[in-house]
Amino acid sequence: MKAESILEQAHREGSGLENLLKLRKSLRVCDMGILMGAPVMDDVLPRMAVKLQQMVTERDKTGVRKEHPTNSRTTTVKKQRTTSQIRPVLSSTKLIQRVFCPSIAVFQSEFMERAEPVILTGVIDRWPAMTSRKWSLEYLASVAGDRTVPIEIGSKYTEDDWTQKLMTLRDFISSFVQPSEVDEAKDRRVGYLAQHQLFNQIPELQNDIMIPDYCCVKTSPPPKKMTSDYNTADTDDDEEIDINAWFGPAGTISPLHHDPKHNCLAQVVGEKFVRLYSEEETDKLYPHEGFLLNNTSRVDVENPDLEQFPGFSSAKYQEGILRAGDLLYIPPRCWHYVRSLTSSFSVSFWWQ
Ligand SMILES: O=C(O)CCC(=O)C(=O)O
Repeated sequence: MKAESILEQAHREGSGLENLLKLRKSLRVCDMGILMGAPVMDDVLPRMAVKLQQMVTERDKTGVRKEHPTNSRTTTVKKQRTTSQIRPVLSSTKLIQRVFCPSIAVFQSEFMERAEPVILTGVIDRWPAMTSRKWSLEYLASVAGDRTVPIEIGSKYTEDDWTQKLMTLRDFISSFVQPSEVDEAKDRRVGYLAQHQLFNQIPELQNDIMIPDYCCVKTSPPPKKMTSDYNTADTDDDEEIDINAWFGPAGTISPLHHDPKHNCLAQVVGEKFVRLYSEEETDKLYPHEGFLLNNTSRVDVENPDLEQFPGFSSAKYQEGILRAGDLLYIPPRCWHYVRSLTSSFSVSFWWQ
C-alpha cells in the first residue's frame, strides 16, 4: 500500500526530478517488502518492482537523473576491468577434475553417488547471461541498478567487524565492485552480495540463466545421523532448488565451510579460486564450536596457523580455478573455500 501510494504521488509530480525521486522511493519500499516480508497479494511486489525499475530506467534515459546531484558519481558505470590479485599456485596433482558435459547417468553414478567434486564444462555457456544478455556491469545496472540488495561488508563472515548493509545495486557496483580511484585509495572494505536469492527478487535476471538438468538428479538420502547437525529450516523442503547469487569484486572470501545440500556453483563472470576438503578430513579442519558456526573451519586456508592447527597441513584437498562458463559440483558436507580473483558473478543451485 505504501509503495502504491508513493507511486500515485509520483504520477502527480509530472515527469521531472521529483517524479524520479518518488519512483525510486516506491521501488525501495517494494524491495524492503520483498526482503523483509512474506509474499503478499499473489506476490505482487516483485512484479511491481520490475515495472518501477523500467520506469526509472526510462526516466534516466531521458536525462532526468543528471539533475540529481547526489547521483552524479553513479550515472555511468565504467568499463569492467580486472583487478590483479595474488593468484594461487596450484599443484597439478591436486586439481579438481574437469569433465565436458557428462550424461545425467554418468553425473549421478560417478560424481553424486561417490561424493566426488567435478568441474563441468560445456553446460552453462549458452545461458543468455553469457551470450545475448551478457552480465556486464552496465547490463546489471540497467536491469536492476535501482534495486535495493543486502551487501555483506568485511573480508569474511567470521571476522568480528563483519556486517551487512542495504544499498542499491548501482551504489554497490560503483562503491565496491568498481570503485573510483579515490575510493580505492581509501583502502575500502570488501563488499559482497553473497548468498542472496536475487532471482526471486528480480525475476528478469532469472530469465538469463537456466537450472542445469543435473540439479534435478537425486541420490538415496544420507543416514539420519549425518544431517542432524543442520538447522532443519535448510532441510525440510526436499523438492526445492535454492538459487543464490554471489556477486562482488576481486578479493571476496567465503571461509572454509560446508553445506547440507548438493550444490552446482555456476561461474558466470570472472574467476574464483576454490579449495575443497572431503567430509573425512573434518578433524583436521578444526570447525568452530557451538551451533551457529559449526559448519565453518577456524583455519585461514591460504595462511594457516599451523601451531594452533597442526593437523591442517596433512588434510587432503583438491583445488582449482573456476572460470566463466564452469559449473562446479560440490557434494553435500564437502568443505569449500572460495576466493574471487577478479570481479565475479556466480550462481549456486542447492538441492536435496
Ligand atoms: O562463491 C562463494 O563465495 C561461495 C559459494 C558457496 O559457498 C556456495 O555456493 O555454497
